[in-house]
Amino acid sequence: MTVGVNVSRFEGIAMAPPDPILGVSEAFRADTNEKKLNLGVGAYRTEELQPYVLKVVKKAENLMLERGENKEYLPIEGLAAFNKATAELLLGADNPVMKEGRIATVQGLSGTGSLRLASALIERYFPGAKVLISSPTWGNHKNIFNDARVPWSEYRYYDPKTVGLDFEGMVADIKAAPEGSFILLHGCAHNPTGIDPTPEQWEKIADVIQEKNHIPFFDVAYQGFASGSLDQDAASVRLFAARGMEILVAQSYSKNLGLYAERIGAINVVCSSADAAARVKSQLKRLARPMYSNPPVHGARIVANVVGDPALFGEWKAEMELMAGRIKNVRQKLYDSLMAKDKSGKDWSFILKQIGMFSFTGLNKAQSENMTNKWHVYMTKDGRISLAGLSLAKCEYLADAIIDSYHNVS
Ligand code: PLA
Repeated sequence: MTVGVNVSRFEGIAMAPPDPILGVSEAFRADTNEKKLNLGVGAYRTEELQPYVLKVVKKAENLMLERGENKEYLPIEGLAAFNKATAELLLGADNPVMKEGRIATVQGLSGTGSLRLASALIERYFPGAKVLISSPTWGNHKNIFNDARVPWSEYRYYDPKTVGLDFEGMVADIKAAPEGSFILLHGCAHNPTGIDPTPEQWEKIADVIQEKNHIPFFDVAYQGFASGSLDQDAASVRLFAARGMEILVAQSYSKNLGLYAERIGAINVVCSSADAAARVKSQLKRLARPMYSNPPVHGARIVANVVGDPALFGEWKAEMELMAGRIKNVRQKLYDSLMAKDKSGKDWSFILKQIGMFSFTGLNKAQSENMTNKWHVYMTKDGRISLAGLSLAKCEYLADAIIDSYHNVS
C-alpha cells in the first residue's frame, strides 16, 4: 500500500518550541529595528558589535595552510597533540596527574558534545546514579542529561535576596544527595548567575563531596573569561585534583578562543590510577564511535598550535585579557549608567560583583519580554544578558531599557 503524497507520515510530530538561548538569535535576526541589540547568546563581539576572530587563531590557521595538512580521519579520541595540550591547559603541565598518566582525555564536539559523551558514560557505567545541577544553571544541561537518560536534581545555588551564592543551601543539598552522585559544577564564571564560590568555599564544597563519595563533574566553558587569567580560572578544578579526587571535566574553546562553530572541546576523566584511565578512555571511544565516529580536525589543530607554541600561547593570553577587559569595562559603564539614571535608590552594585560574560539582572519573564518587545533588546527570559554582546556606546540605551522594564512592568 502506498500513502497519498499529501498525507504526511510525520503528522504526529508537533512543532518544537524555539531553543531558549539559540532561539533568541533567530528572533534577533528577524527584527529590522536599527536599535536592536543581541544580548542573548554568550558570544563575544567587538566594541563595534562585530564577531571577532582572534589574531592568534588567524596566525595558527596560516601556519596550518602553509604546512598543507591533510584531511584524513582523526582517531576516535581525537588529535593527540590537542588532547595533550587541553589537559595541560586545564591542570597545568607539571601536574602529577599528567606525569602519572591518570587522565583520560577525549576530544569532543565542543563543551556540549563533551558533556553529552560524559553523560553517556554515566548512563552506561553508573546506572541510576544522579547528577546534581545548580539552580539555576545553563539551560542545556537539563536537555543533555534528559536525552542521555541520566536522572538529575537541583542543588540550591542562587539566592535572589542577597543576589549572591546560597552557600549553606548548596552544601546542605550536596550533603543530602545519595552517596556517589555526580555533582555538576561550573569551573568558573557560573552561567547564568556570574557568581562563583570563593577559594575557601571551594575547599568546603570539596570536603562535602569527598565525605559523601560523590564524583565532581566540572563544566569549564569559560576558562580565562572570569579573571582574564587561564591559570586562575582553572583553580577550582586544580584544587579538587590536588586532593587526589577522581573528577570529570568538560572543556570548551568556543568562548576563550572564539572557536564557536569549530566545535572543539574535550572530556577529561581524572582517575585514581593510569590503568583506570586507560579503561575509561577505551569506553569513551566506544561510546563516541556510533554517535559521530571521530571528531573534526580543524579546531583541534588550532588549539594544539596555540597552546603548544610558547609565542602563540603568550599572544593568546594577551588577547584573552583584552576580551575579558572589554567586558569588565561595559559592566562598569552599565552600572554607572544605571546609577546615574535610576532615581529610585535601587542598589545595582550586584552587577559589578558578577563575573564572566553574563549579568543576571533579576528581571523576571514579563520584564525580559518588555526589554525585547519595546526596546528590541534580545535576551533570555531568565533575565540574563550577555555583556559580551554589549558596547560602551549602547550602555546608556540598555540602562534606559532596564530601568523602564524594572519599574514599569511587574
Ligand atoms: N557549558 C556552559 C556552562 C555554557 O554556557 C555553554 C555555552 C556550553 C557549556 C557549551 O558551549 P559549546 O558547546 O559551544 O562549547 N553557552 C552559550 C551558548 C554561550 C549556548 O547556549 O549554546 C550560552 O549562551 O549560554
